[in-house]
Amino acid sequence: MKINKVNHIGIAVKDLKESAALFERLLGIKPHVEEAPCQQVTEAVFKIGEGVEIDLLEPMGPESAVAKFLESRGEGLHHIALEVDDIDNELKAMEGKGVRLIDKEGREGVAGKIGFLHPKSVNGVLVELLQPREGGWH
Ligand code: CMX
Repeated sequence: MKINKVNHIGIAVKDLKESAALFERLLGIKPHVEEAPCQQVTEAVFKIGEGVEIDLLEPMGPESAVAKFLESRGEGLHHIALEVDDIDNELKAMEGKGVRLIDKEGREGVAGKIGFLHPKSVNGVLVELLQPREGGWH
């Protein structure tokens, strides 16, 4: 298993405009706002220091995983994303270590190929593995 770095920390919020204004005030940096229909969320992305991001996630609709999270658990830490070079290999390696996978293979996300590990296998934390796309977001 080779983790290159923490790519981002995802925080579920009810009102992106309000929360983005709060984080802008707290961090002193402006976010990049992007729609991610593949994940059914709108994101405000704050790049910190060497490039780790704090991503605020607002659901696009009631079917979004983030909408369900907000309903059952309220606002707060939603997931941690770890950067890897080869997502399919790393998912397979995790499965071999007994981790329950949400995704058996990497699938296309806005910033690259992504795959999730189930929070019930990782001490209650939803973990995303991300193989970044060359050139970044699309
Ligand atoms: N962090 C920690 N625990 C979580 C969680 C999260 N983000 N989301 C759900 N859970 C917990 C629930 O509270 C519940 O626990 P209890 O049974 O103790 O109440 C349990 O997981 C439910 O598990 P489930 O029935 O298997 O699954 P759900 O239908 O609730 O869906 C999950 C949960 C993680 C499988 C689903 O949200 C998922 O597939 N997520 C991956 C994709 C995603 O989250 N996309 C959002 C945006 C990502 C991005 O922008 O990068």
